[in-house]
Amino acid sequence: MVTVTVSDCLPVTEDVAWVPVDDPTAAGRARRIATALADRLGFTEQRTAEIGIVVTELATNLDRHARHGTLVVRSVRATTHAAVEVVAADLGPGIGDPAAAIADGHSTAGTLGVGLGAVHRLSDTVTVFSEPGSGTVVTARFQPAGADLAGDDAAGMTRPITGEEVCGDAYAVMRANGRLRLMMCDGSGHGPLAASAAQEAVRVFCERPADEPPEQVLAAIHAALRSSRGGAVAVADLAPAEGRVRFAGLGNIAASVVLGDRKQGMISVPGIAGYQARTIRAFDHELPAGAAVVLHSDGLTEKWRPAQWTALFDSTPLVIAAALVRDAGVRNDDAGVLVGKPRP
Ligand SMILES: [Mn+2]
Repeated sequence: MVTVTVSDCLPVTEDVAWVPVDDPTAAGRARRIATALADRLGFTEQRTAEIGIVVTELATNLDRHARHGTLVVRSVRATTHAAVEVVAADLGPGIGDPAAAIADGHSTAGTLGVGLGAVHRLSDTVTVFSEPGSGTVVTARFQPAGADLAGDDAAGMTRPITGEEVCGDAYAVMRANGRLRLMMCDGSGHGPLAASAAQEAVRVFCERPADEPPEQVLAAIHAALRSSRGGAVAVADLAPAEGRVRFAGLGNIAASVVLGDRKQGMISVPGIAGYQARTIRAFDHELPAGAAVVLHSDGLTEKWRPAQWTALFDSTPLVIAAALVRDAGVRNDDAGVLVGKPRP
């Protein structure tokens, strides 16, 4: 078994499908999307079928026991391997005892917990986050054969504006020298041209040297986006050993450091990458042990507070990202969020 880090630097996810679960036929639709993806990524026939079972269980649970359920099926790519990731999110009623639901799937008969036993058995990693009243997020990952995709210190999610297939928000993660570097871009407008501007930002970010200061990375992205639609861009360089994060933003990407109920904003300068930038500057902020750094586009409201959940920020970056899109996302814009949470 080799451990493959997700990733030295690559766009972390692709092939993202959002499936609203609003009737019993959604389970079949979600299963077909997931098995086609697993097949394309080279999973064995048996593993592909198991992924199909998990997705069917999750979707059936959402349909029967939850409100406003959504499934996200996507790939997570490292240099040589790709995993399948499934995220189920809903708005309630929540599971009383998530740990028991995972363990046997039966002690919660008649609730969303039914079937989580199978999800647990067949997935390589499962995380359940549930709070009465605010709903449930379940994430499951299926590793590629013979490899273990590490890298659960950062995760993001993007959701296209209602009616679009592609998302104009994109992000990337870079890991080097004990540091974690995050980039989020909201391409101006939405649709394919916004997406290509954001993908250009990802490409440039990934080509820059790992030790280059974030303000220089941002300046390079600004220069490269001149021939595109442009967008808002932010780069955060997390140095957990030094307890510091250096942040450079241009335009409207919201950024914060979250620890417990505290949310400390990080400031971007006004402008549009590719078009207007008077001065590109970076600022240093404290990064206490256990803190998370959150970057998001204006497809999420900035009004969310960590205290609106009981213990969301104790969970994994992917669960945090999924809950933020669910609870702070707006429907009339692309939504993109990236969460970095260095392991202590
Ligand atoms: Mn936007």
